[in-house]
Amino acid sequence: MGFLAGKKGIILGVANDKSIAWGVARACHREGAKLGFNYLGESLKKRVVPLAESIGADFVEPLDVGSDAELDAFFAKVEQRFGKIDFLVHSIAYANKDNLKGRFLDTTREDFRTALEISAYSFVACARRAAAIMNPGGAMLTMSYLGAVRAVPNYNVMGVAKAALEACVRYLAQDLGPEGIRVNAISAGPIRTLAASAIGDFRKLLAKAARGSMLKRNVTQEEVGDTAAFLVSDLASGITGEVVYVDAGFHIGAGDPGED
Ligand code: NAD
Ligand code: 0WE
Repeated sequence: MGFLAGKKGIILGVANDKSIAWGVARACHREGAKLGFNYLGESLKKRVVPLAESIGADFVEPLDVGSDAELDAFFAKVEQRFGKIDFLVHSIAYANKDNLKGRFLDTTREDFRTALEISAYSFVACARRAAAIMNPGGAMLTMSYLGAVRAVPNYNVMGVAKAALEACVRYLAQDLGPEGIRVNAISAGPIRTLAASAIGDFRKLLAKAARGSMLKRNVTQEEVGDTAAFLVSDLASGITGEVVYVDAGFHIGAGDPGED
């Protein structure tokens, strides 16, 4: 019996088989959880439905987290299908593509709003609706990146959004702790995904991350997935409000001193 046997969870943010959310889904499925998914837009539906089917999941519903109406409709369907749930995984981020290069200084009001709304506020919006149908002992999890706490070249407004997201984790943990619900984040090292492939010179960034890490390599979707499955399980019952680094030890280092 897996350590998530009998648990029901919703995983938001699968785009394709390279998504971190899909690594999380495979690990949670392996440990015995029953899962439901969202997709963003009809073009991703045809990617997500077969993936879900491959692990015996038939709850796949549309959700753009930028819309309160879609959030209400999605979580109403979750309750209809699952009744109470045990965990929520949020693996969603978005900023205007042009914000991930050039100067942070040039970020417009509109671009700042978009990045923080989709990448940080959306976790709060999902958490409130999920908490209303969550069993005591439940857990929520989101995905962050080192750019939340360090100035990473080109990460720019996404770093500000991740800083806000990590603060959201702490305040949600405070609010939901009395209900027995835990809230955590994973800060993952760079992984080649759809979101990452849109970024110029991601190969160089991956190589740099490997060189500066303690394990001298990059991390995988599988490794993030395994840590995620642990954090949403009862094995992590004493952990809340935390940011767990799954980065092969990169963040404790000083980088490669000979670099650049
Ligand atoms: P991905 O492209 O596979 O996933 C991003 C997801 O966000 C997609 O499924 C996309 O549909 C969804 N999304 C964007 N806007 C949305 C909206 N308005 N409504 C609903 N869904 C929306 O890429 P990924 O790398 O797996 O990203 C998942 C998470 O992991 C993100 O929060 C990202 O910041 C974080 N992360 C990624 C890396 C990396 O290097 N890939 C490292 C650390 C953290
Ligand atoms: O969080 C991210 C990337 C999130 C992301 C990616 C895109 C590309 C497509 C958000 N919005 C968009 N918008 C798009 O139009 N990561 C942690 C991966 C990442 O992105 C970087 C990184 C790393 C790591 C950008 C610059 C520097 C490092």
